[in-house]
Amino acid sequence: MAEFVINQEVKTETPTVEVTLSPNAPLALGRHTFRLVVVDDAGNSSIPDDVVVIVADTENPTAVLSAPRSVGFGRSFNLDGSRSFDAGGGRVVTYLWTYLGPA
Ligand SMILES: [Ca+2]
Repeated sequence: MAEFVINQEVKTETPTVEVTLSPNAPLALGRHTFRLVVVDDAGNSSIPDDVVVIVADTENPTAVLSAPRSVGFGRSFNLDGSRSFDAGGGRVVTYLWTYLGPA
């Protein structure tokens, strides 16, 4: 386990390391570059090898629809989706409304 800070080397004697993250301290959505340099027992360093890891939002949002319980005949009214929310680091950007007919 290791907390990674930009441009700060993390040194291990093991060939794997966990990039320790939490929902409170996540990597932002998008592309992140990590670099490995290895050193041999004679002190010789490799050239760096870089990889790009994409942090992606793969979780579906949740729709929460509110409406008045009853409305007057012929009166306009609002549907409210503002309590909808997303998981996975994203945000709700589009609302798709459909009238399904008499219930
Ligand atoms: Ca999402």
